[in-house]
Formats: sequence, structure tokens, C-alpha cells
Amino acid sequence: MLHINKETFKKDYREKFIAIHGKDIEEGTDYNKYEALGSLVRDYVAKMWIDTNKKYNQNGKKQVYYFSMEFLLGRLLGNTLLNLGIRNICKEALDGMGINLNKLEELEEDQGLGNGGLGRLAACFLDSMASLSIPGHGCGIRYKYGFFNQKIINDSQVEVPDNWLKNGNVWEIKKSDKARVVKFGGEVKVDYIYGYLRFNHINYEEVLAVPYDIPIVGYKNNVVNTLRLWSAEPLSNEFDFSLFNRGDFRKAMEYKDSVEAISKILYPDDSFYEGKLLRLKQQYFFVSAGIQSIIYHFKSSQVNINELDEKIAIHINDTHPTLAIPELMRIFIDEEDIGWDNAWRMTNNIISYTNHTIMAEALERWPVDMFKTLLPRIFMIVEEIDKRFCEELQNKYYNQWDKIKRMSIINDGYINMAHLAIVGSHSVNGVAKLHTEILKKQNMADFYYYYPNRFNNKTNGISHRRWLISSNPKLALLLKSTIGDSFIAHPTDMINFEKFAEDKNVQAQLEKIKFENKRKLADLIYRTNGIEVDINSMFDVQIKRIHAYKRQTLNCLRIMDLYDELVENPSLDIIPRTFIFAGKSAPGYYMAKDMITLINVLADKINRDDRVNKKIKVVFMENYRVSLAEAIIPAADLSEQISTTTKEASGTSNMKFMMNGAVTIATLDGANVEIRDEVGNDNIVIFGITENEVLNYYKNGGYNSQQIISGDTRLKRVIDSLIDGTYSKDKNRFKSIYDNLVTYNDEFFVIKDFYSYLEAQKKVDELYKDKSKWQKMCAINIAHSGIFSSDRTIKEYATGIWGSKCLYKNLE
Ligand code: 26V
Repeated sequence: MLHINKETFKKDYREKFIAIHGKDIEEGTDYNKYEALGSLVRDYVAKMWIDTNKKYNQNGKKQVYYFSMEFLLGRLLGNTLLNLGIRNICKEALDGMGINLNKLEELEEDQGLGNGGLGRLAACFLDSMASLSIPGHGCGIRYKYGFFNQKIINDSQVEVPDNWLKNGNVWEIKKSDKARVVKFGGEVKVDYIYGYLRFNHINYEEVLAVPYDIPIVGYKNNVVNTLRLWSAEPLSNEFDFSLFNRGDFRKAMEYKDSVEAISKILYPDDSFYEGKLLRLKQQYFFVSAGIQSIIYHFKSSQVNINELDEKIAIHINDTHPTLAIPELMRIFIDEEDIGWDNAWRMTNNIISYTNHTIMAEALERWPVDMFKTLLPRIFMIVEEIDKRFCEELQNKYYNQWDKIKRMSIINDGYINMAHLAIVGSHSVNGVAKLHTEILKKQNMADFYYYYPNRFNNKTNGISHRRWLISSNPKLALLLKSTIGDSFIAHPTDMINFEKFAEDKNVQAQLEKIKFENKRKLADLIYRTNGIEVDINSMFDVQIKRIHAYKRQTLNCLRIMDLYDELVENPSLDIIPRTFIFAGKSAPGYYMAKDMITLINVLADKINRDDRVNKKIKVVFMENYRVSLAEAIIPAADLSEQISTTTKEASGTSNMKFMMNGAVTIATLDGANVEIRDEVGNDNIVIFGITENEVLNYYKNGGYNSQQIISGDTRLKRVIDSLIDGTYSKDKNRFKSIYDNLVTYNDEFFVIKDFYSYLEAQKKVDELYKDKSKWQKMCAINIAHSGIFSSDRTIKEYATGIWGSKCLYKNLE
């Protein structure tokens, strides 16, 4: 444990400030003060970090490596202080020096190296692994530019580069001595030596992968795990000497630029796959560097390479790091002289894979020609894996060529990465019960039949340390004062809060806390959007990526309908609401961008209309990111989880809202189903088309949105207002949304669910009217949210997939 008190901290802080800034604290800017604090905290962590690594090396327990193209960490200072157990000491000591800790925390740039759910899940998992004392580390890419910053200009999204490293990053340590070389292009020479085939990769281009390590501090347990992010640099010998010195500057610069491009940007598409060469390069770059460094580490600590599968587990976060499979095979076979069968057995034992989406357009399929040119040796290995797999299939499904073709890894000129991931792993999991069932019976049915034991479910979770204790400290305090603090180490103990659900005093405190959080958010909204919102209104929140399947459109149509109704009948008896939206669209996803514009246009019109603006307001908060979510979620009354059933694999913001005492309005999709099972139908509002109806429509047809609309004046009025000039003088402005719903038959059943959603919203109003009932629902939601802590999820991964033991205590 760290032994510091207020006085030692003050002294350390003063010294650190002077050492890095060469001036007194009083002369420093707030940002200088943040930098000094971050740097001091990193020093505090450094010794624990070294000790943790020493222990890991000595005790020989299995190490887990979580490979992911994305880690959406957000800010690190607050969470690190909390986990070190020194946040209060620091706060008080800084207060004594006239420095406000909260203010400094807000100056930290979000580390936004992810698109959304998948990247944030990876970050919560790192927090849980460290807090459960599991030797588990992250491996990814240190993108120079993270997920773009979103500006709203003239009601529409404009993307601005996220130059998050411009002021440096106190949390990372560059480890130049641990750099590895990654090889691209070239050819493979095959020789036959002493009866063995030898594969000689020649004429390749070399790229230097340089690791930057970030400490991941466990909750008050002295554990510091590592997130290793790789940055691409030109090899100095290739750059400086062979080209530059010969005067070939242009070529030298081209080489430098092409190398640096590899870790320059995070691809901002989410759930939409494009076969971009640079993305394939990124994938091999970090996977190869990561695996080389793991193998180097174990070989230098005298581990027998033939037993590597007992020492490590590698988890691949979606198919993006699937090249880990052929890369491990390459190193085992070409560099370690291990035969195919043994290499394959170990690879299979080491790798496990999580699927995060069933959306067909997100599935990665690399064109063979591109792949072969960039990664010639890796391609040969994939071909061999495919050949052997198809032979196996042929034994089981004799001459059933359709089936064999369907399941093969290479087909029609493409490499199917999900197939490679399934064949090369010992475990495939979905991220919520419904999602896993859909994988088993629909998308991956052939594979489930072939490898029934390989498939399993691991319902997602969230770090309750970040999403409750750190972002909603007042609620955490109420929990401590009612049920004690055991829930911090054992989040399912939150269930004890259920006893207080009807306690009037607790209900009053819950209401007060929400009110204070709403006031804070209202201030932020005023500062960012210039809109005054009523904190007595219900805060009705939908924040997530903007996507047709998440159905922000359904929410908009309902607001448009309500607006019409209120104009016609200003005394309509409704609960006043503030509709809050936030979310980014992929830059090339035009319909989603139009949805953002529609929300902003609605906001302009409604907020200005004095006939309605006492009852409803609409706010679109720009630049959705982790730190904004932390400000919005504790202030939400209603959580909108309204995706088309079957489409949202899990969702994780649904869990965050629940844990912060919001009531959910939801379809039975993703983890909403499990939330409903936990809290019961009385404490969540469910609506919408069922799983079977959706699957049936997709399979057999029979859905006709035009038909529904044409026979319904109310619906028709709302839909027509998209194109009749009500919301834009340019009648074509929202034509894409209209066409999607009407002309192209509403792929996501917005029209079908419209009335059912309106009914559900009416029910929400009724529930909200009864204050005590509402607070009881909030309390029950909080009490049942412990199961959605990522600690539970990670324990399931550790025991069910990785076979890893934690360092200090056994996993209960
Ligand atoms: C896919 C692709 C496709 C290729 C282009 C770039 C790119 C980037 C990200 C992705 C991942 C999309 C899948 C994803 O984020 N799924 C979300 O995962 C969450 C964590 O499991 C889950 O809660 C969400 O429901 C699911 O949509």
C-alpha cells in the first residue's frame, strides 16, 4: 500500500511541480498543476508496477493478454487516485494549497482510442482484471489521432482531428528497448533442407513497433497491470542511412510517411467494414509486435516454448486481432521449429475470441490478393489452416460441398476472419444471452453444430468503480451509509439496497442526489449549448453511436408527434421532459449524419417555440465521449435502449444508467433482456416487436411499412413532416430518413414499433407521476445492477475461458 498522508503529499507535490516546471506552484497554470499531479501519481504507481511484474515473473501463473484494436480509456487521473485509495488525501491536501482537484481532473484530455462499446468494454475489462488481481494486460495501437472530435456547425456534424497527444501524455512510458520489427510485403522462398520445408521471407519492408506502456492500477490491492500500445516508427537504418545518405530524400520521406501512417489514425467506422489496406496493416502491425514481445519475454524467463499454452492466454476482441492465430503459427513453426500439429494445438489452447455484432456489414472479409501481397507468409499459413479444416469437414460432411464451402475460411476470393477466429480458438463467446443464442442458432449455426462445446456466453459488464463510485460519488456515499462498503469489492452486495427501496428517507435522498446531478448537467448544457433546461423536468436520455439500428429516429418521430399534439392542445397533461441526445456518426454514414441534423433542427424549433417549450425541450450535446457520458448518466431519469430487437449485441450504457438509478425504456434486445430478468417487469418499461417476429420478417418477408403508414393519419402526418418543409425549407433535407422508412421498407421496424413506443412512454409518464413509486423503481434498479459489474464478467472469462488464477486470492 502507498504510505502517504496530507503532509507528505504536499511536499511531494511541491517538489514534483518545481522539478518539471522550474517555477513555483503559485506561478503555474492549472494545466501545469494537472501535469505535476499526473506525473507524481505515476511516480507513486511506478514502484508498485515493478513489484507486480516481479511477482508475475516469479509465481509463473498464467498471464492473460487482451488484444484489441480499441481501448477507450477516457480520463485516467480520477480513477487512478480512487484505485490507489488516495483520492481523499490528495483532494484535501490540494484544497489546503488552494487547488481544486475536480478542476484539474477536468483538464485531462480523454484518451479516446476507440469507437464505442467494444473499446469501452476493453477499458472496463482492464480495470476489472487489475482489481481482481488477475495478471491481465492489454495490447493495442497508440493512435496518434483518436476518435475524431465532433463539432455541431449549422446543426450538422463536422469532424475535427483529435490531437490528444499535443500536450504530451503523463500516463505513458516509452520503452524503446522493447521495440520489435514487423515485416510487410516481399516474397517467401521455400527450401527443402534435410527433409524439412523451410520458409524464408525475403525482400520485405521493415517497420519498427515501439511500445508505450500505461499502468492499469487495481483497486487498493497493490496490483499494477500493463496496457501496451504500439506506435509505428521507421527503422533508423533503413531511413537514415540506406536512403537518406544516398541522397534519395523523396524515397526516404515516402518510407517514413508510409510507416507512420500505420499508427496515425483510429478508423472511425463502427459496424461497417471496408477492406482498407491500411487497416489490415494496422491489424498485423500490433498483433505481430504483441506476440513477438510476449514470446521474447517468456523465452527470456526460461519458459519452455512447448509449454507456452500453459503460461499464456490471448483473447481477441472481435475479429480485428485474428491474425494472432497465423502469427503464433508462424513463430512456432518458422522460428521455433515446432511441428504443425503441436503448433496448432498450442495456438488453439492459447486463443479465445469474442464476437460483438451480428450485423452482416461489420464482418471482416479480406480480399485474398491484398492479403497475399501484404502478408505473404501469413497467407500461406491461413491457406494451410483452411485446407486442413476443409479436409476435416469433408470427413464429417462427406461430399456436402455447399456446407463445406459455406464454412471454409477462404472462399470466393475472400478470407473470412470470423471463420478463421472460430477455427483457431478454443472458445467463442457472445456478449449477452440473447446475442449468444442468435449466434448459435443463426449466424454461426454451422459452426455451433460442428464445435458445440466451443460456444459460450459472457454477458458484458461495466466497471462500477468508474461508472458509479467515481462518476456519482454522492450515490456511492448513500450506498455506503445504508448497506456499508462491501459492494465496492463485491458489487452484487448492492442487492442489500433493495431493503431500502420503500424507505421514505432513502427515497428522498435518492431524489435529492438525482436533483443535484441534474443541476450540474443543466449548468453544463447551459455552458455548452446555451439552452436553459428545467431540472424539474424528466431527463430522458439517448446517448450512443448514431446508427439506424439504434433507432434515434424512433425517438425523434415520437418527439415530433408530441410537438404536434402540444401545439394542438397546449394543456395536454404530460410530464415535462428534456430530451437529451449525444452521439457521433461515422463520417461516411450519411443517413446517420442526417439524423444528427434532424435532432438539432428539432431542438432549434421546439426550444424556441413558446407554445411548447415550458413542457418539452431538446438538447443535442456535442462530442460524445467517456467524460461526457460520466457527466450525463448520473443525471438521467430515463434511459432509452430502443434498438431493433436482435440487433444490439449487448449494449453497456443500459447497465451504466441502471446502476445510476435511471429507469429504462427498452426493447427486449441485447442485455436489456437480462436487465428485465433482474429487476422484473414492474421496474422497467418494455415495448416493441419480438425476436421471433423480427427473424420471421427477415426470413419470410411480409412487412410493408408503406401500408401501415398509408392507413394511419397520425403516423402519416409525422412521417410527411420530414419532407413537407416543416423542419427544413429544403424539402430534401431529411429525404434520406424518409426514404429509409417509406421507400426502402423500414429495415429496422421503426414504423412497426411506433405506437407500442408511444404507449410505453405514456406508461413512463404515469409511473413518474407517483414520486415514491418512481424512486422505488430507481432503488430496485440500483440494487440489482451489481451483477452487471465487469468484475462478474471478468471472473467468468477467467474461470470459464482463460483458466487463469488471480495473484493474491482465489476467485470466489
Ligand atoms: C467493427 C468494425 C468493422 C470494421 C471497421 C471498423 C470497425 C470497428 C468496430 C467494429 C465493432 C463493431 C462491434 C461493436 O462495437 N459492437 C458493440 O460491442 C459492445 C461491446 O460488446 C456491445 O455492447 C454493443 O451492443 C455492440 O454493438
